[in-house]
Amino acid sequence: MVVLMVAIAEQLKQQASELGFVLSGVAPAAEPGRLEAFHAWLDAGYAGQMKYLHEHRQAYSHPRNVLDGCRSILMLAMPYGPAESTRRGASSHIEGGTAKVARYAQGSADYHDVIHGLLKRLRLWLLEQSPGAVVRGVVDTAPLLERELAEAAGLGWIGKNTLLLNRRWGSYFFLAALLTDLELPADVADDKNFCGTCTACLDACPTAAFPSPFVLDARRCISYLTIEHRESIEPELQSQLAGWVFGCDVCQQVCPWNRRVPPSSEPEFTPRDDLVELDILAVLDLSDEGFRQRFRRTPLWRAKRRGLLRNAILIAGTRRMPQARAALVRLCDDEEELLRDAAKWAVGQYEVG
Ligand code: B12
Ligand code: SF4
Ligand code: SF4
Repeated sequence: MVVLMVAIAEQLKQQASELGFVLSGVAPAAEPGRLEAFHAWLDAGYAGQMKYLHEHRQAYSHPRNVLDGCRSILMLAMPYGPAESTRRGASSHIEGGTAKVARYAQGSADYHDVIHGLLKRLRLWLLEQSPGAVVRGVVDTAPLLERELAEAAGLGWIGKNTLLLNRRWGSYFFLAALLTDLELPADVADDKNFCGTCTACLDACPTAAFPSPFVLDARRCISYLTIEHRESIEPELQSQLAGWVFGCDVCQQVCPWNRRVPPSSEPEFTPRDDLVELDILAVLDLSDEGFRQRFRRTPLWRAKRRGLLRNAILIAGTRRMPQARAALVRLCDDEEELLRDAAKWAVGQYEVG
């Protein structure tokens, strides 16, 4: 049986590699390491409005809460970089009429959809080899500490920017998990943390979102503010989006491990020309229908029209873009309170000395 499981695990990893997953490793299903750190993080309020993290607090304590009878988890990494567009470096500030989109969101499809499709194929393959097995593929949304599991499966280490890093692939990759009740042989975690004395990500973060290395206060993170935070952004942070209209890559752009990342082979993650940067005036003009047509099935859909417009309004106001002023004045009467509030703040910026 053990010999059979060794063979199945090897072939499963081979299948994953053929589907484009560049890293794979098996972690045993157990209570995650640093569960305490996760609880402390929640208790400190660092999750902001991401209520689902609090609601599933208990579920995170063991992967069998995601799959009944789970014994092993195949952790997988799918690259989406590198990004010519974001390679300019964090210091280059796009001024003028455009705003930046995080590299992971520049492709033509939402990564959840792409990766779910691939996980389904892996699941079917595993079921062919082992009929009767229980298998579930997840990406992002299940109560799993994916980076902890990936570290345990030997895919890399958790960096000071809290992302999972790998010496060859940097951090521009998505993580995914295939959970099963099969007892696959576990891989060995590489205990070494290759961040060393580097602090580039901590120093470069535009909003000082790291209270300490390895700890992120999501409430200050531009990625959180532009994507997950559904209400008005607090005054102190409104002018600190640093030109990011959706997500933020600064703590990855400055990371030395991202300097020579091989390209992703997944065509759906190739940057779509119109998603690398967004024209701010065009965003300010977007109707519900316009938003739907342009962003449906892309990751930007998650922010909804109101979120994307709020972000664009704040950037336009921070830059005091002369050509945006009329649109901002118009948005002061928008039917959405969120947009009215942001627009009033933005218009006020033109008056500030
Ligand atoms: C919620 C969430 C967010 C939140 C909070 C981020 C965060 N750091 O937790 C927000 C919206 C801010 C966010 C932003 C981003 N996210 Co996100 N996010 C998630 C999600 C859904 C859950 C993460 C979670 O559970 N956080 C809980 C807290 C406790 O985690 P933590 O702060 O990192 O703390 C842990 C470690 O730091 C560690 N730790 C604590 N102390 C110490 C000490 C030492 C010495 C060490 C080594 C470790 C350590 O223990 C803690 C518990 O695990 C995961 C998917 C998943 N299910 O895992 C994706 C995920 C982490 N996100 C991802 C991505 C791509 C991003 C962005 C890059 C997107 C972007 N460009 O805008 C940014 C990066 C921001 C950043 N620096 O983290 C990828 C990361 C891939 C990778 N290579 O690691 C994931 C895995 C999604 C996926 N399936 O691919 N995200
Ligand atoms: S994503 Fe941007 S704002 Fe968030 S921690 Fe990284 S550098 Fe800071
Ligand atoms: S920038 Fe430096 S400290 Fe931050 S994750 Fe990369 S290597 Fe680690």
